[in-house]
Formats: sequence, structure tokens, C-alpha cells
Amino acid sequence: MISTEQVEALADRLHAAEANRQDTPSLADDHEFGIEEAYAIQAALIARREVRGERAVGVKLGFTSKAKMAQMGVSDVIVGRLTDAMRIADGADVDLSRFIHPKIEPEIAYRLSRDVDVDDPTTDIESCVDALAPALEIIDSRYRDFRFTYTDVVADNTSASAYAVGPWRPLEDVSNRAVKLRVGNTEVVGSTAAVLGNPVRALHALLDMCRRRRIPLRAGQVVLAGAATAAATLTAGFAECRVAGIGSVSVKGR
Ligand code: 0L1
Repeated sequence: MISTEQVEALADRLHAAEANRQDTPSLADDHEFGIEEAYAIQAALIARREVRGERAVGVKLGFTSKAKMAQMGVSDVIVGRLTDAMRIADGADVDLSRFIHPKIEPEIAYRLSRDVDVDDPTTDIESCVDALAPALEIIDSRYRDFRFTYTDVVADNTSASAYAVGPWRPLEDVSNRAVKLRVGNTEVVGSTAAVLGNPVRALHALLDMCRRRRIPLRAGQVVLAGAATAAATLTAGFAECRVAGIGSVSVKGR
């Protein structure tokens, strides 16, 4: 257990790590805290971003693949928040000096067409989205040498750092589409099925998480459903996510 003061102090530590591009040791090295407190640290971290003038524009899911859940020894997805400062336009340059040790993941994004009543047990989350798109997420763990526990990564806003979304298109079944992540000369191939068997399941998992963690979901927000392949190190040059039948999105690392 940690106190409210410690929650704030740990949020300060992660906020400073992100702002100064300076990694920090695992919080779990010297603090014992559970998942509730980890989400409290995450909320305090987001509050610091809002004080900086950032605005909530969406949410992201993590640990949506069996491989990642097994690696972390968990059976639950995790949720993090996206702010407007994390948004990169499709095809735009991304300054690598703003990160510590960035990695990039190919994803499916959904767009919320209306506010979601997370308290209503009858809420039909699928009826609250109106479009999907290929997406890239840049994750940048604030922890030294990527050494973190399950609660560490939740506290660190699930490593959320930046994202780009390709052209929106009408909803369709994307349960088993080939996905190609290209970063420079490296190519990683996967499938949307890696995301909980079908990315649409991420929406249901998200609703459950947002209910439990008191995270609001608003019209216009973006939902990043989770990685379709393992993350690749983001290097200078072209990075692209291409999803069969859906299209592509890219960024240029500089
Ligand atoms: O986005 C994700 O896959 C969840 C957290 C990733 C943790 C990390 O490898 O930095």
C-alpha cells in the first residue's frame, strides 16, 4: 500500500522522466503497490499533462495478445490515455529526440461516434463506434532497460507516447487481416487476430476496463485496440502499418 502523497510523488517521477527524456528505475524496486494504486498514479500523470495544456483525445489498450499476457503473467488487458500532444498526422515527421527509447506497433483504431455511458450495463459499445482505420502507436516506456512490472506499466500510462491514424473508413469485420509493419528495412508480419482474436473484442474489454477504472469515453475519441505484431524499435526513416483491405498509415522518424 502507498499513501496519496506517494501516488503524487511517483506520478511526479514518471512525469519528469517523460519530460526530460530520462529513464527511471522500476517503481516496484522501492514501492509496493497494487493495480488500483497503479491506475491512481496513471490518473495523476494525466492530470499533470492536462495542467500542461493537453486534452484527452482517446484511449489505448495493451496486453491484448496472448503472448504479451503470458510474458507479463497476467490475464487482463490494460488501458492507457491518449492526449492531443501525442497525435501525429499520417505521413508526418516525428522527432525522435522527444523519446527515450521508442518502439512502434501496428494497430486498428476505432472512432467513438457518441459518448459512452460506462455505468449503464446495457451499453452496446459497438453501436458507439462509426469508423475504423489503420494506426501506428509509438510506445516509450519511461523505465530503464524496459524493466517493469505489470503495475509499473499501468502507472506509466501503458508506455503511451504518440500515435498516428490513417484514413477513417466505415466499420467492417477485420477479424483476421494480414498486417505488415515496416520500419526502415525491417518488416514484421502479423494479423489482426492477435488482438484478442478479433480487434472488435478490444472494444468490449475497453468498456469493462473503463467501468472499473472510471475512465470516461467521449464522442470523437480514438480507441487504439492493441498491437497486431510485436513492437519494433523506431529508428530514423519511414515506418508504415499496412492492413489488408483497410489501407495504411505512416510516419517518418527524424
Ligand atoms: O501498448 C502496449 O503494448 C502495452 C504496454 C507496452 C509496454 C512496453 O513494452 O513498453
